[in-house]
Order: sequence, then structure tokens, then C-alpha cells
Amino acid sequence: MTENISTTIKTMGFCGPCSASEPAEVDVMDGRIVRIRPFDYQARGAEGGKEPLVRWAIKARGREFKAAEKSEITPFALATKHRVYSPNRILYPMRRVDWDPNGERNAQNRGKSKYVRITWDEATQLIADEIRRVHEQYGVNSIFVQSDGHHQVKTLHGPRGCEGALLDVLGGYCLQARNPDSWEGWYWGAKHIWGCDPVGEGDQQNLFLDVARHADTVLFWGCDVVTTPWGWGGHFPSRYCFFLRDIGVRQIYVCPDVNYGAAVHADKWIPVLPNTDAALQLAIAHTWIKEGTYDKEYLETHSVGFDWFEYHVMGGDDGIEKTPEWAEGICGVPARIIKALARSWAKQNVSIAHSNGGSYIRSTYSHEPARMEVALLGMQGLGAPGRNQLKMMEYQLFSLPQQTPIPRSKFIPNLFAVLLPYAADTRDSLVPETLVPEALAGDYSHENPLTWYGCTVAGVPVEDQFRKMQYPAEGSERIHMVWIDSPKWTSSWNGGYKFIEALHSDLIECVVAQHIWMEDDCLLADIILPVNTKFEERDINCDIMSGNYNTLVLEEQSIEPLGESKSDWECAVAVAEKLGVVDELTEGKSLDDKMRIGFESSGVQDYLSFDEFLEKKSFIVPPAEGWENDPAGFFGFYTDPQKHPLTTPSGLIEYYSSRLAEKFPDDKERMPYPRWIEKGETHPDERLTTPRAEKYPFLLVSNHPHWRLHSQLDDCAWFREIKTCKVAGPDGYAYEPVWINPVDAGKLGLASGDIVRIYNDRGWTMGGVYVTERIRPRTVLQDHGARMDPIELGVSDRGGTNNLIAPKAIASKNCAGEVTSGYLVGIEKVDVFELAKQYPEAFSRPYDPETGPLHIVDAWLEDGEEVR
Ligand SMILES: Nc1nc2c(c(=O)[nH]1)N[C@H]1C(S)=C(S)[C@@H](COP(=O)(O)OP(=O)(O)OC[C@H]3O[C@@H](n4cnc5c(=O)[nH]c(N)nc54)[C@H](O)[C@@H]3O)O[C@H]1N2
Ligand SMILES: Nc1nc2c(c(=O)[nH]1)N[C@H]1C(S)=C(S)[C@@H](COP(=O)(O)OP(=O)(O)OC[C@H]3O[C@@H](n4cnc5c(=O)[nH]c(N)nc54)[C@H](O)[C@@H]3O)O[C@H]1N2
Ligand SMILES: [Mo]
Repeated sequence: MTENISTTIKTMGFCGPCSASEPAEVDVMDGRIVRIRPFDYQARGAEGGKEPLVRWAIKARGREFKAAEKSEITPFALATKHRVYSPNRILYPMRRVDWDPNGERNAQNRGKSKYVRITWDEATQLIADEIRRVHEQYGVNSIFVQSDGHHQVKTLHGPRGCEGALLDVLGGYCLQARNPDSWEGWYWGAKHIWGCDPVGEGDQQNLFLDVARHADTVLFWGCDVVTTPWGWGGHFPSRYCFFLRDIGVRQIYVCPDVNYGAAVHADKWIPVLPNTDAALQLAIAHTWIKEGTYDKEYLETHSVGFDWFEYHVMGGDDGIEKTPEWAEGICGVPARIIKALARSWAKQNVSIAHSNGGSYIRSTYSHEPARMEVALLGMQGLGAPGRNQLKMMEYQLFSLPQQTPIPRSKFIPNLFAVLLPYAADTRDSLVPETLVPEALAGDYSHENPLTWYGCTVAGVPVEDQFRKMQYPAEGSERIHMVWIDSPKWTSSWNGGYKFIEALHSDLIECVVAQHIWMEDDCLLADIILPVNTKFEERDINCDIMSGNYNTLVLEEQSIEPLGESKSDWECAVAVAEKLGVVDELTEGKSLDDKMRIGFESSGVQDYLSFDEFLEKKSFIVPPAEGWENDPAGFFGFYTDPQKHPLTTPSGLIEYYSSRLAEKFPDDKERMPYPRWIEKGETHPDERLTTPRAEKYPFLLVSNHPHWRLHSQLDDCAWFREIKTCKVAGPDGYAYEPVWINPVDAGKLGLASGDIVRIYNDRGWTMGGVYVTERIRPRTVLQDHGARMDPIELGVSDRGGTNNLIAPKAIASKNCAGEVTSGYLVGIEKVDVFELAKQYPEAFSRPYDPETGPLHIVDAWLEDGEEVR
């Protein structure tokens, strides 16, 4: 290293508070980040460097899979240095030109009018005055806090509740409850058949070893082991799948597309139509029942209510026998393939792998396929060696040992509960994320409330789903002010155009956003505060999701804050100053005090003093001794269900949930046993079988983006030049790709490189065509999260932000889950030059081919001086 280079360690990953992945080393020269590179586990050693680090290994079938020597950081981690210096960085506080707290507020102009630069003093005074005014006029619950987005992993400084903590000092607020969006189907469905709080996915302990030793086949069902581990982890899961290939474990991919994992690892691809998995699953069950190839004895001792499921499979309740031929007409998988899959499954040890599951657990009636998967696993003896549900990322998210398919560590460092108690909030005054547009714009009062079930917060026990909730909370007024950090309603949530409509309502008098980049919902705010990246902050974080090791890291500040940016926490403190409540907010603790408190509860304190940790800057936690002997997955339940019961009321697999029957006797959309739901009151027409499909003949698959983390990283030049990341339009604009099968492309006269409109009755967005066999017919694929670039705000968009046209409705009647994929759209070719004539303003906005739309340059000072 040359002398003028300084190196700091930063955990990577974008999940959010505390739960980081793979650490990286960040080299800074002359105050600028020049390089991000892997962290060297081997060189750092165990016990804070006191001992050499022994790499753990899975030994199976004569081979070894070892923990990495260096962290396996992702392209996201490498490229994030570009984002620090993005031309879209917000560097100063800003106010919307025509938002005047003492005069006209012009809500209808949110997203249209420009900004003026203001000082921190002005900005914090404006916010403090608005808080006081709203409190006096309406009460504390009329301020709404959105603070739940994913973000750069930060603990002391991050978003996740800073402004909420401040408002709590002043008496409370209304919370946007973070939906279990990652797990909707598991949460609303699977929990009722096998328990498995907190999110409804199966027990994981030691499954990497179990699969390697015992599985013949792994079904990667709605799973991309290359793409999604990039968000939270690294390359570890994909490397493990290469190992599975080496030891002869067959890998079958069930998904509408040849995703990036399938392209590298699949022995076979079974292309299913989006969100029709329940039909495919029923036909597998049908084959087993017909041929008597399922484990009847196991079901007798390990389950209740199988008769009900069997009755449905055989058509007893609805007159339709769920034969492979029936399923073929719905899910598009040929009957012979369904039978072959069912027969080989019945003969082998089969595990099912997910990251979280894809569209079918985030679409209409997502609870059905999720609990049906458990129904199938149960029929083949869930928990027997090689027969479990395996997670390919997100290890230990809730710091629970049962979420650890990798070798169990000595301990799981957890700063979360100690340092961010407010981040897992379930107060009564809340609105689930999926109902926010409704709540913001609707005519609701506590006498005439909006109602739903459950606080819907990810990670709460299943009983919560039976709690009736209302907005506004008892005795409260409706929402009149909104404060958002991690703002992405438009790009990552459902019914995006409805959000925009809601924020155009005069009822919403003030919108404050704090953000690093000028994008997403910032475009709709009245006051904007500039936030740092993690490289500009000093923090403590723990990697618990890489797969290799758990690591606690002291993250020294790498560079000075850019412009006048502050951390999310400092933003809250700055407003607290104006309100005279700093001591109440900080509880008299400095950030160093908090860091020490976090350290003292991390587990690491038993091996190292705080001062030693400050010196060593990292602590790698090796696996616990004897981890190889930990029982895998549901093995305990398999061997003795009485001694190791599930957390369902009966302790067994509940093919019939008496609890659902009792609590929701009239719910035809989520009945006590898993069923095929073609349509219902909540979603009468989102299937290819509905007449509406004549107008919108494709099911949209909207995966987690390969080249982004939701809405984040869309402006990285390194990615945008890659052909599968953006499609270059004839006008020089990089459009978000849309995959279409050659058969459909032929019918529509589309060729790769054409630019299209993607539409339905909720509005339209755009995309650049990629004609490929990698997507099955009658389906088009466009990842979610591309940054909104409005054409006519609230109606049309150039950015490829397809969530703007996702259904606003929830998963089903009593489940406030999101529906963001597997819904109907049409697509048609457009002439971009004609569109440019029609919408001259939108098509002539500042644009940088390397980074995309430049919203910040679009924001001017009143006197004409640019903000930057
Ligand atoms: N690169 C990257 N990584 C991420 C994220 C990101 O945005 N980008 N986000 C993170 C987050 S928050 C989460 S929750 C996880 C998400 O993890 P997942 O839920 O696993 O991710 P998805 O991309 O939604 O879906 C995975 C695969 O499911 C398949 N699929 C889509 N629809 C269907 C369907 O209807 N049926 C079947 N059988 N298969 C289908 C597709 O092949 C897709 O690639 O990823 C995390 N990691
Ligand atoms: N079509 C479709 N839609 C989906 C899904 C899908 O499969 N398909 N999946 C859903 C899932 S599982 C998820 S988790 C959600 C993701 O939704 P969100 O978790 O809400 O994720 P992001 O889009 O990453 O939004 C985070 C925002 O926070 C900002 N941010 C990053 N770091 C910081 C910081 O330090 N401070 C502040 N103040 N802001 C920061 C980012 O730039 C971004 O604007 O999307 C859901 N939407
Ligand atoms: Mo997620």
C-alpha cells in the first residue's frame, strides 16, 4: 500500500439495520474512494487475530466444500463506490418552490414543480414548525412515518426509525408497518400449515450439510441462486451449487424464466406460467394419490386434516379432479412432465430451495402455493434426511439459530434489539404498507375507519393475523403530514400511480423526505434533507448473512460527508434541537456510548475487550464445535413429532387449519385447507383465463433485479453498459429490458432493441425488448425497481418502473399482502421519436447516458442557479 492510501472496513449488503453481509476493505486516496476489495478472513485470524482461523468444511460424498479465504463480495459492493459520487447525490436541504407553509401548499404540484436550496437552519425550523402545528391542530397520530425500506447497512446512523424515535419523544405518530413483503405467501399461508414463525419459512439448521449428504435432487422453485444472494450475501450460495453439481446432486429449476442461477446451474428447467404453481402442485399431489406413492404412515403420525386436501385434489369440493391434464391448461407445464416430476420425486430424497420464492409468493392469493408446498413436503416425509426446505440467502436475519443452514456459529452477534428497539415496532397507530395510498387519500376517520387484520409487520407471531386493526386508530385523526426516509413507494410497492394520486391530495399538507439520492419518492416531497452514504459515517455492524462467517466490524469513517449531508440519525437530532428535545432523544448517550453498549451485548465481549476491538476493528466468529452433529431442518419433528412439535395448535402439519376455520369462517379466498383459487372478490380478473386477458394478454414477471437492489444502484455506469441491464434505444436513452419469447415477439412484430409500452388499465411504463427463449410464452419479464422517469405524472413513465401499474389490491380478503408480480399487462411497439414530439418536456429532461435521468440537475434555485 502506498502511504497516502487509508483503508477502512465496511460491511456490505443492503438489507438494512445491523444485518450486513460480507465485509469489504475500502481504500481511500486523497479523500476519495478508489477501490473496494474483499476482506481477508484468513489474514485477520480468529478471536480478533489471537488464533489462526480454521476454515470450516462440509464433507460429503468424498469431497469438501470450504468457507472462503476472503469475503465473496458482489458486483453491488464493488460498484457502490460510484454511487457515492453520483450526479444524483442530494448535497443540500431543499424546499419545493411552490410549497408555502404560510400560504399555498400546491399539493397537486408534487412531482412537477422544482426546488430551491435552503439552509439546514431553515429546513429544520420548517419541519419543527410543521410538527408543532400538526400536533396542535390534529394530534400526534396525524404524522405518518415511512421508515422501513432496505438501505445501506447502518446501525447507529441508519434510517429505520430515527424520525419515529424523535416523534415518540413528542408523544407518538402513525407508523407505516413494514409488510412481510419478502415472504407474503409463507407468512399468510404456510404459517397456518406448519407454524414456523417468524416468517413462515421452514427450519434451516444445518441444511447445507444435510442436502450435500442426503439429497438426490433439489428443486429450485422460484429461486435464483446467482441474483438474489447478491443483495444480502455474496457468491457463497452459487459456489455451494457448483459443489452440489460436483457431488452429483441434481438441480431442477421451476420458474417462468431461465434466471441467472438456472443459466449456470440447472440440469433441467420446468417453465411454469407465473403464479400458477398451485395448479402444478395439485397435479403432483394427484399423481401421488392416484399411484399411492406418498408416505401415508408419516401423515398419520405427523399431520391432521389430510382428508380435506385429498378431497380437494380429487375434486370432491369443486367437481374438478386436479389431474396433470387439468393443470397443464393452467400452468402451461405439459402433463407428461408433471407426471415425470411427481414420479421421480416420490422415489428420491428431494429438498426444495428458495431465496424467498419469487412471484408466486408475492402475487394474488400467494398463501395457496406457499402452504401447498408444505402439503407436498409433508406427503413425502418432511424432515427425513434430504427432505426439507432450504434457504439460499438471508441466513440468521432474525438472529435465530433455526435460520442457519450454514454451520452454527459460536454465537450470532445481534446489535439490533439493543440499539434499534424501535425498528421492530408494532404500535396500534399504523397502516400496512399495501394500504397506504388508500389511507392517505381516503375519507377515513376513527368513526369511519379503514380496517384489516394484523399489524402485518414481518417477524411477529401468527396470532397477530387474527387481530382486527383500524386506521385512524381509536381516538385519532387522519394523517396530514408524512415524513419518509428510504423512500420508494413508487418503485418498489404496489399500485404506484395510486401513491402519487394520494400525495396530490390537499389532505396531505407536508411531505418531508430524507435521502441520499434525488430519486423515487423524493421527487414528490416538499422538504428534502441530504443524507450520507455509509462511507461517510463511523458505525458498528455485524455480518450475519454472508454464509462464510459471522463478523463484527468497527466501521471507521472512510471519507468526509459530501456537501452538507448528514446521517439519518443526525437529521433527527437536528430537528430535535429546534424542538428542544435533544437530550430526550439521545437519552444522554453519545454515539460512542451506544457503540460500546452494542458491543457489550454482541457476544464478542466474552473474547475481546471493547478497547481491543477498537484496535483490531473486526472479530470473526468461527462455527461452534460439533456443529456437524446438529440435527438438520425438521429432523427432530420427523423422528418424534410429540417431542419436537411444530408451532401449530396441534403441533402437527395442519392440512386443515381449524384456527382459520374458526377465525375466518366466511373467507372463500383463504379457506382452512390449501386450494386452487382461480379468481375471487379481491382479484376477479388477473389470470390468463379471464376475458380481460384479451386486452392484456401477458402475465408480467417482475423479479428482484439482477443489476440492482430494488430501486438502488440503477444509476451505476458499470452496470448500465451491460446488455442485460439496459437496452439502448434509438434516442440514446437506456430503457429497462423486457424479455419476450420469440413466439410472442413474432406475433407482435417485435425484435430485440425495439422500444415498447407496457400497459394495463392502471397506466403504462416502457421497456426495451430482448427476444429470448429464456422466457416462456404468454409471459413477459421486467425486473422491478427501475427509477421512475415520469412522462405524464401518475399515468405514464419512461423509466420502466412497472410497479406503477401493479394492482393496488391486497393478496386476498383478510391478508394485506402485496401483489407486485404475476398480473396482466399488454405490450406494444412505440416510436420514441413520435413520443418525444407528443411529450416534449418529459423527453428532453437532463439525461446522462452513463447514469440515467438526472433529477438533481432538474431542480433549480429560484434565481436560476443550479443546486449543485
Ligand atoms: N440482486 C438482488 N438481490 C436481492 C434483491 C434485489 O432486489 N436484487 N432483493 C432482496 C430481497 S428484499 C428479497 S425478498 C430477495 C427475494 O428473493 P426471491 O423472492 O427468491 O426473488 P425473486 O427475484 O422475486 O424470485 C426468484 C425467482 O423466482 C422465479 N419466479 C418468478 N415468478 C415465479 C412464479 O410465479 N413461479 C415460480 N415457480 N417461479 C417464479 C424467477 O425465476 C425468479 O428469478 O432477494 C434479495 N436479494
Ligand atoms: N415488482 C416487484 N415489486 C416488489 C417485489 C417483487 O418481487 N416484485 N419485492 C418486494 C420486496 S421483497 C421488497 S423487500 C421491496 C423493497 O422495497 P424497499 O425495501 O422499500 O427497497 P428499496 O427500493 O431498496 O428502497 C430503499 C430506499 O432507501 C434508500 N436508501 C438507501 N440507503 C439509505 C440510507 O442510508 N438512508 C436513507 N434515508 N435512505 C436510504 C434507497 O436509495 C431507496 O430509495 O420491494 C417489493 N416490491
Ligand atoms: Mo424483500
